[in-house]
Amino acid sequence: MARRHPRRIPRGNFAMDAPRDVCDSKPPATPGQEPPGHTCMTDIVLHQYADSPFSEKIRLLLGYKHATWKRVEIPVIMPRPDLMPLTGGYRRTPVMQLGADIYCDSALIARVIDHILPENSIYPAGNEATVNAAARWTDSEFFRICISVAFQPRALAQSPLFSDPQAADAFMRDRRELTGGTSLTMPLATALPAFHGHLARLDRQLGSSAFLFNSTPTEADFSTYHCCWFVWRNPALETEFAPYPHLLKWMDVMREFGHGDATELSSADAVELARRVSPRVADGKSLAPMDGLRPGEDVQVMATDYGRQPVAGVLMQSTLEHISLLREHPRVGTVAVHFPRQGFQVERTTADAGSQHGD
Ligand SMILES: N[C@@H](CCC(=O)N[C@@H](CS)C(=O)NCC(=O)O)C(=O)O
Repeated sequence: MARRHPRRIPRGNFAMDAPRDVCDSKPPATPGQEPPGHTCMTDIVLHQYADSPFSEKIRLLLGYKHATWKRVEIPVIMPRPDLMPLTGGYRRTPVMQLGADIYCDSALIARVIDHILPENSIYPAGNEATVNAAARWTDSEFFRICISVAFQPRALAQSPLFSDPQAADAFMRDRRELTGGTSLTMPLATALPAFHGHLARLDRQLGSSAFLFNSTPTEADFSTYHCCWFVWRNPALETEFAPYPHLLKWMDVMREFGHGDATELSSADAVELARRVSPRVADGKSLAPMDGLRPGEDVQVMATDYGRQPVAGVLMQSTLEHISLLREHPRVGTVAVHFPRQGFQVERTTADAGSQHGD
């Protein structure tokens, strides 16, 4: 199979250290008077869909940060023919795009947004480890508890998706593919007590603290919110929250952050945006003593839990926090795809053996 990875890794700044206000397009004559459809290399583009809880986590964070951003509405199920050339096969939602830089997983997306818009950081000094641990547990275990509660029969009866047998069937088939045949959900009798146990703890804690870690929201608040939101928004399940007034008040405050200033972008325009610019390349630092890999090697990256479709490319940089690949696709040219270190594995492939998803 023909090689599709760039051979040389150019040198430059670390992708997350890119200038905050750079625009590769001609500046508008009057600032703020961009022509319609004007898209800047550093515009935040979020590939998401309305019902996606992890997308809600990021939309709300963009609201909290007063961000101006572009929303690409992607299909709820595969195929996503305009997204795969960008991610190289990563199929979970959401995905963030900054020009030709593609960020996978809400944990990394949240960090990059906080870096670009650092005011009111959601990673307060002094609580780094506990905020991260709380967010990771919430985005994994608590998320599974919440989707198990949200997908119970009396809730599905209210869902437009599940009232159409064909659409429901296609959705279930798609999600089986996502999880490799295993189920992300657990029996309701297991999930419901765990759900109420955590809601009761949250309610007690939020009775004496505006947010989970004192007076300002952290990533843990956004993770907790999107999980609760996914259950709460179903009219059949709203009453599950009735015993928790402090939690409900906190949800009101979080919801008030809104989604920022979002405008629609078509998936074709997002592809075009990536094609027009180069990724912000990173110094190829090596963590070889730990993961045995050096920049320039052919590797593949995949999630360790579900959505394990591998993404193949050339390792550009791996740090304790993230793994970055360079890859090429005829529709987008060279793109950098970034993953968080936690929850992902990276392994060497031979030059032509790596999976070439996204074609
Ligand atoms: N750890 C991932 C989890 C993302 C995730 O599970 N997203 C769901 C939607 S909320 C998903 O990918 N569903 C399947 C799909 O959209 O194809 C993250 O934080 O972004």
